[in-house]
Amino acid sequence: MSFARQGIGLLAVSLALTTATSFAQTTAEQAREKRLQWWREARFGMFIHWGLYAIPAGEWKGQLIPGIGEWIMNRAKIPVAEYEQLAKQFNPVKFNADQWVAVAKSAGAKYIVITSKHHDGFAMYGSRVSKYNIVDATPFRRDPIKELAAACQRGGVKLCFYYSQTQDWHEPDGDGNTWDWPDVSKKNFARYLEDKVKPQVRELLTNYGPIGLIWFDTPRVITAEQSQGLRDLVHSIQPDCIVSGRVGHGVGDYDSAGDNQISVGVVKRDWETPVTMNDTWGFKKDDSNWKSPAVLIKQLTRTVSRGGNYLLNVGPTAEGLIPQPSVERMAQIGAWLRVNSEAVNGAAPSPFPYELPWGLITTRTGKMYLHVFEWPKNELVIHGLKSKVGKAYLLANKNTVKFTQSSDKAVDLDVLRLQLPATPPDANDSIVALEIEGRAQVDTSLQQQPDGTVTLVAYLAEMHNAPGQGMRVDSRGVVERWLRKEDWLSWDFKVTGPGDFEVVLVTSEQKYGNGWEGGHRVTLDTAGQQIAGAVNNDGREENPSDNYWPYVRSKAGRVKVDKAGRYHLDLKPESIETQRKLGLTLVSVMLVPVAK
Ligand code: H79
Repeated sequence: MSFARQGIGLLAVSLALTTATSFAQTTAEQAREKRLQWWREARFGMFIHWGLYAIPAGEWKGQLIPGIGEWIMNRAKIPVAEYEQLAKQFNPVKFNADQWVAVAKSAGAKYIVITSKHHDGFAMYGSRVSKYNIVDATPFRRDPIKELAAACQRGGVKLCFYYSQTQDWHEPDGDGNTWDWPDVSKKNFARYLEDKVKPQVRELLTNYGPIGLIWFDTPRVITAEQSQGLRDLVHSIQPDCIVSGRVGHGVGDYDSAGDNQISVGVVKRDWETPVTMNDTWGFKKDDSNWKSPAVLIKQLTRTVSRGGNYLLNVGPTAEGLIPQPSVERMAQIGAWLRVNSEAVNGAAPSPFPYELPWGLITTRTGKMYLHVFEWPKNELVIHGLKSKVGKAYLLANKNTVKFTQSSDKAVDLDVLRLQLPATPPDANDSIVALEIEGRAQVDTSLQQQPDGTVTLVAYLAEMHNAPGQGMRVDSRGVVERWLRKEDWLSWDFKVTGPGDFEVVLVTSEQKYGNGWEGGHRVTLDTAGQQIAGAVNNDGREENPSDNYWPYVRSKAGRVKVDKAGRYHLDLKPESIETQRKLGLTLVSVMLVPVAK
């Protein structure tokens, strides 16, 4: 109450108002900090997409419908009257909540987010608000969410709900169904929010015990006031329930990366990425494009190394079973996590703002974890670590690792050399743990790596464009919407081993092979030399962090660097070729040593 007294006396009323506002902000921030505590510690959750769409499983009237399985109603433009009939067949008698929780636990996932209602509008729990729900409309008649809530309680896993607040293809006033109701002007979205969304969110937060978070999705037409209203409703019922970023308008408790995207760079807020284990969320019988356990583990650690949470999806069948390939992969992630959990659960991001050629780093106070994906022949060399290392060992077997640390003041270079055994202890991700004092101290400037390459990542460039106009950095760290030749980028960097370099421009394709544009001409200025290059396709390669967006490499020319020191590089377009408004999509400029 001391804050109230501060407003009394000769102080202007405005000061009291400012104090009151910042007080409210502080308490709101404190409440947010409190509710995010368990989630930051967790770092890894299991997503479950389960609904009526598991029955067609990607096929409608004998036709395979391309795209994500839970979108079948939309993709095949199935009328509500027809899609509703699926409910009469939905009888997932093999559903066993304890088994689902066991799958999450076998993986080391700390929370489960299940679709309580997806865009198709069907409630997967017993709802009094709409008869279109699993208890009232199916022969199953059970409430699987009730059973899952109890199983989560027993298993010590946080239960969370996905809820589609904007799209609802079952309701005339919901967003998205233009095949049954083509006249969008007749929609009253506010009425749908009041009549269905808010009462259902209230049910979900009242009838199933404490809920870890609500995962809203695709804000689309929702207004800022409506997003805030929804967030406030959640917090008024369960103050500790986290609200996902996709509630819209930046009012959630954390940010969500795009589907299957792993954010890069300095992500200012807490963030999470939802990821598919194959190429669909809801079960599809013809999708067997499973990511390998090695890829999933790498994605998990990459997400954590960038300060985020990893939410990995499974799509159970219409019988209620999690597909066996998913069960196996979850167990394989768990087997790895049981050995390495201290490098993931509650771990903090890498101290370097960019990735290192051999792998990833996660940290805790007093510790650094080197996730070595490219196991070296004999020694692993790291540039730029200023912290003094007290001890190094393999996390898997606690075997000590010999090392030396040196510092060359002349070229301002810190070098750590670790003598690793010939074979890595883990086929997927072997971790070298370093004991250090406090938080890791590093030289954050862009610098040449021990393999001789200099990688100038797009998201760390200085951007020369009118703010809010032209190019921008997307959440993957790619500079996109680069359509104007006036926009350009520059970097400062450090070279410690001079020589001849090939300059390679790494660009990104659109998701799912939806295109790439080349033919742009660029000028690169660096080390007193000018290169006139072009962005051409000199080779496509898999993008290790976001596998739906392949990289395209383009050799721009060569440059000679005579001596160690600090350099600058300008990248300016001379012309940008664009028919599809994709333009230049830059991931990085690499200086690759030319083999002598
Ligand atoms: O629940 C999952 C997705 O159903 C949901 N978010 C994740 C977590 C999602 N909703 N919308 N989107 C994702 C964007 C969807 C885009 C696409 Fe399509 C759906 C691409 C292909 C099918 C819409 C329809 C755009 C093209 C066709």
